[in-house]
Amino acid sequence: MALVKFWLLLCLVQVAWSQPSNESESLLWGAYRPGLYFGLRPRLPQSLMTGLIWFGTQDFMSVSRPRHACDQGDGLEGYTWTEYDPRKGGVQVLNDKPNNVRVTTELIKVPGGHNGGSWAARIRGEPMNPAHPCRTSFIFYAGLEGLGGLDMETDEDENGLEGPVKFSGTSPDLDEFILRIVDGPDNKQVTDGPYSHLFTDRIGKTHFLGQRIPSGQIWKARDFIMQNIIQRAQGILQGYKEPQKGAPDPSFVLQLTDETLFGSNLYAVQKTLDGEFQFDVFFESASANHKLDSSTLDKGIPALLKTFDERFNVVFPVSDSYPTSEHEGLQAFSKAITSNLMGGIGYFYGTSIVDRGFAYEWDQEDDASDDEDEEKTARGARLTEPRALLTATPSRSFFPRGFYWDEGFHLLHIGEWDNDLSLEILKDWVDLIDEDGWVAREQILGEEARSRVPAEFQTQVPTNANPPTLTMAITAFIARLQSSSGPSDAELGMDLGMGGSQVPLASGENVRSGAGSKYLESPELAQAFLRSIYKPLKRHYEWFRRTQRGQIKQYGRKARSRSEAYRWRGRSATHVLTSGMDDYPRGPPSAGELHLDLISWMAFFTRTMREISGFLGEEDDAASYAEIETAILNNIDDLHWSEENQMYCDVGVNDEDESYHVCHKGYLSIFPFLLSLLPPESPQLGAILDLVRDPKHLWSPYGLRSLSASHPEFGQGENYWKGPIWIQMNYLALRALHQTYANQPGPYQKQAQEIYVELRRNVVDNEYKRTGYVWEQYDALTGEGRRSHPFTGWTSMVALSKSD
Ligand code: 6A9
Repeated sequence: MALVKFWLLLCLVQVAWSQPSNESESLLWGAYRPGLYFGLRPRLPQSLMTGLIWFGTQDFMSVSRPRHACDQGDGLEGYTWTEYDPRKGGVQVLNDKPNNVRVTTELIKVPGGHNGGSWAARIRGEPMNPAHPCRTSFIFYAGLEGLGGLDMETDEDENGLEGPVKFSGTSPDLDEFILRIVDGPDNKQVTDGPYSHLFTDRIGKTHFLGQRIPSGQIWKARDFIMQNIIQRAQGILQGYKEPQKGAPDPSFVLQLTDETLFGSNLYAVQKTLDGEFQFDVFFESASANHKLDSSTLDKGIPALLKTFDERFNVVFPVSDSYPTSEHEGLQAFSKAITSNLMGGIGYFYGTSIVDRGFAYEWDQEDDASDDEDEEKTARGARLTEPRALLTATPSRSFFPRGFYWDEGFHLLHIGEWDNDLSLEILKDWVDLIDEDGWVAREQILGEEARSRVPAEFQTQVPTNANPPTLTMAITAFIARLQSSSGPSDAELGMDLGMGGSQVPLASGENVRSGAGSKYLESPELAQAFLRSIYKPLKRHYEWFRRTQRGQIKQYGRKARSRSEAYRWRGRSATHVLTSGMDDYPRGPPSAGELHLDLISWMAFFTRTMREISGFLGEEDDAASYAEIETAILNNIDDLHWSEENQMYCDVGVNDEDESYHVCHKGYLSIFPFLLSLLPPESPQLGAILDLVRDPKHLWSPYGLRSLSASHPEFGQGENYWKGPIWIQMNYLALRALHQTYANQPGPYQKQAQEIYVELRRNVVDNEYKRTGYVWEQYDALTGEGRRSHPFTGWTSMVALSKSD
């Protein structure tokens, strides 16, 4: 009997393991290496990693700039996924002007079996300017990390291959699979040129390489592969030292060696193509029993684009307020930024660097008070245990990794398209909350991620915070749930999301974002999910309240709460990186200063926690959150409102320990409005709206400036948060206006409505009429893009604003 039970249990375990839910199945594979132009991998710590490399062969110089990791220096004239659904696939267009080639990558995911399904990818190319030659060398590589094996099945030939190339592989999670690379019907490999007679054996062939790469190093595939090409090329070119005799065509020289080492786990396949071309890569998972071919893509891509477009117009419609003539352009732009945000989702796994003992002198008091644990206060950067994270990334070129406060915004956007995906990502972030309740602001997991960050920025400090935005994704989910189930928000007495009171969602919205959502379809699953994250979330909230607490000095005399005051830890004399607004002007650092943005975020965090606990029926928690929320709101006015300046300000302390207001007109001063913390009748709201709408201060024809144009530091220094326009902050303003101040009756409603209409037009127009790239921020005076590009994270919020 016992044996039978045990056997049954084994079977159950077996079933559970071999048949992951549809949810994780359809998210197993993806373009999860967003720091590369095209890099597919599964959401597994050690597994198959693929990538695409290309370079021009018009001269010998172009090989020194192979395209692989997204890099501003490559000078591409824009690249973006134009359509991308993480569960289905999509299309990406890359304009490589310097090499005169427009590269298109297409991906179709084919569900089936129980190892995450199969996929087909097509790489196409065409000259950007047909009047000029386009001779580009393309390398597709696949490398296997961890257990298992990968073998090249094609008969090797030391002078290259003709016809398809085939690999068979196996790994613990993927089980058995086949990988094939197949030429399109009209490909023309480069065949002519000086000295071609010397290369006849190799001309027109596909070249390859197989190498044994040490564990954990596949991410350096580009270096191994390019080294092989360059070494061979140097050998050949030695024979051509006299320039007057000319050199052979680079296409014949810059080729892989055509060799595989015994036990290779990294393979590269190279084609040097002339003019228009295409080749396909098929990954067939054995358990799915698929036989994929070019028709998978020929038919699959147009079908995918059609359903993508149809659904996009429903999920992200263009608001009626836009002239019809603009709808098409606006939608193409919205599709691209939404797709690139989703195509920017990456899977990261590995160690990170944490310094548990680091503290600035003004933060040191905190340390002394709770250093029971020796290990925690030991200074010095240490490597942590490896962690896994599925996350969107702000910028594929500059910041291809997870950022805590960016992610709340990303998830708001992603959740509109795919509710459950936003929750999968959220869950990974929640899993990073440590036993104290801390999450590192920047998630630099593993060597590949670290290789993109200068050493001085790698270390994370467990006393440092970042604006708590993740709960936005949760309240948005609850709002979707409520609009898909019976009772209305009003009946439930809830005020969800960012706004003091959420506008009920348009009918049918649940159908839109809930298409195929298991959480929106099953209240039980939804509850279970929220339950599973509630505890760590609470721990996280309590960490904020405990570690970022501020001291109430002189202003405390009139503060209604003795406890609710906050100060960012980990600031330097010039930067408060933790606030997310790095070089925004602040007072001098001290243990006694108080930060308005942080207390506002705490009010917001408390409110969202109240909503979540209320939804879960945690009445005691909800009541205590409500109490704290009121106390914080009172103290925002009591501590931070400067009657004299008619604005909200930080608080500083002088040598006599007296506090004073530190006032710098800009995003900081409008925080209680940005997060909808003020009631619509608040007189302070009037003052804020005046500041917002004043062209001498925040108002520009392209959106709100981070710092008043009249501020002495406007545009000064590194000029990061001293004037430039940030789209996420404009989105917060639009959202507050739309959901609260333009929507609810009050003395400033009309003004709020006017500002809403104008601001939205300014922000949306400035973005979508731009061609080529979206940027990290926009110039405070001209609206031109500034700093990193493409930077999809913040600007993608435009896709939401234009639908409201
Ligand atoms: C610097 C330099 C290769 C700065 O979008 C991510 C963050 C925002 O969260 C923050 O609000 N960005 C904003 O002020 C970019 C942060 C980059 C930090 C790493 C390393 C390396 O350049």
